[in-house]
Amino acid sequence: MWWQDAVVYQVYPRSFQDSDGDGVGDLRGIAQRLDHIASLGVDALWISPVYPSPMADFGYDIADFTDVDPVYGTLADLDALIAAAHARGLRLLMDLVPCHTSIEHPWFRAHPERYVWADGERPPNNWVASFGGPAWTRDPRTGRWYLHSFYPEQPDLDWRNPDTVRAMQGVIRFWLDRGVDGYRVDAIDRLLKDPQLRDDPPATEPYLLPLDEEHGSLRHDHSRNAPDIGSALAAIRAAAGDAFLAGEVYLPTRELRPYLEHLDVAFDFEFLHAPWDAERLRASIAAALEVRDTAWVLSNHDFGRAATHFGPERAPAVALLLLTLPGPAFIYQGDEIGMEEGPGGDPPLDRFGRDVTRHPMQWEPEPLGGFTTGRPWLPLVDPQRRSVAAQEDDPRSLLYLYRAAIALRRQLGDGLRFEDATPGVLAYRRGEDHVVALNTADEPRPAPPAGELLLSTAGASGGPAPRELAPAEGFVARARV
Ligand code: TEU
Repeated sequence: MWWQDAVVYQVYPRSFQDSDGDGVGDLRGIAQRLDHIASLGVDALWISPVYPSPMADFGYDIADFTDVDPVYGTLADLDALIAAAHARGLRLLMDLVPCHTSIEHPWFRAHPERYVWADGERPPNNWVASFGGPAWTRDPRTGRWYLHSFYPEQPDLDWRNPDTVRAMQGVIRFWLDRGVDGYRVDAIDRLLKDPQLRDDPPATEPYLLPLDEEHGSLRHDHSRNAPDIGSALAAIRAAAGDAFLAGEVYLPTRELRPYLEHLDVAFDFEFLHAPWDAERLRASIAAALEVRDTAWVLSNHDFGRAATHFGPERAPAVALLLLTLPGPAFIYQGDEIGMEEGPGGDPPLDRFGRDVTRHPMQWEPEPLGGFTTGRPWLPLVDPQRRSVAAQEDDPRSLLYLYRAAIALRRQLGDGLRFEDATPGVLAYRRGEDHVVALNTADEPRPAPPAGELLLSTAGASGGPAPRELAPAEGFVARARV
């Protein structure tokens, strides 16, 4: 399967490249920058939603599943992008958002039965939305309550209604027929809830993954991840055939198994949230490898930037880690040049505080970063300090390291075996021939024994691997024979 050790590059279209000066990135802009994506050596790109949307959740509130929002371009632009990606040997993944629509989707009025409703004077239960507040809102026109796992502008579809399932299967086929190679599937643990709408019990211990405080006050036994989730996933798989399906399932790693019976991979969010600590990273990697078919991701448009989460000085080591694990790895646009989180919009645009991780891509060392000629929808962070152009030909740059690590990744052997190492050092073998070592401690630590140095965060290669690792130093070397 092409995706088994693939590297997938996430494009957040609003913030990638603007081609028409309106300050918002678009499909033609992505096409103009495909050479950059291809130059990384990745296998595929995933584009976050570009469908018509009122943008209450910047495209994750979809008003028409089978068209393109004019701010991003046209269906013809998308066809051209698919063809241009394929011409460079890149696969293209769309974002499938099956859990909800925009409240402005015509189905909400024309097919209300495709959504989850309740009657009565009060909401039927205590469920809380992911971004805070009750998960039920009263529809002023009918007086009935509709369910929304996310913003009130995103009513949940009822996947227990076969008509909803058929309609969404049509959506899945629509884009596959146009040539896309698969989907990243959004918020998939929300597809099925308790049919009796029972209350969620109070949380008695902290959840294994970070949650909004109000959302985290409950245990989501009934509002998500229903025991029969497999039936909805099977319907998605039936429509998708053998196209690649990467699930966004915000559950602890060990709970991903039922999802992986139908999806190819699921993101491992325990890894994304792991601290920079060799023992914790090791435990989270081990847990994922035991489940199998998880995908590695450390940054995205929701949870912030790796360089901010781990610290900018660790960005090279973080890249080495992400790109030397077995199984698919996802890179968020801008991480390859070490982009950090920014101040967000003023006033904020996303109500849940996610502007900080969505600032425009920095192509050129000039004030607008080569992103737009107009007024950017979110300000640029620091293009004069950090840009693709400035790093392009610098062998000591992070961009260079990304390219080298992706190229080297192709030679790494199967599987992963942890090596004994000093506390604070994460070390593993890929196949028989390669050793990866990273120092997560704040002091120098002895490196595990290794042969020839192949790639290092310190910029060197060739010669023997170092015997000591500085803080945040990492390398890939031949295993000593
Ligand atoms: O994110 C889903 C999401 O926000 C969950 O991972 C959430 O953090 C978890 O359920 C906590 O309970 C996706 C998109 O990536 C995000 O941008 C959208 O806002 C969201 O779905 C709604 O479509």
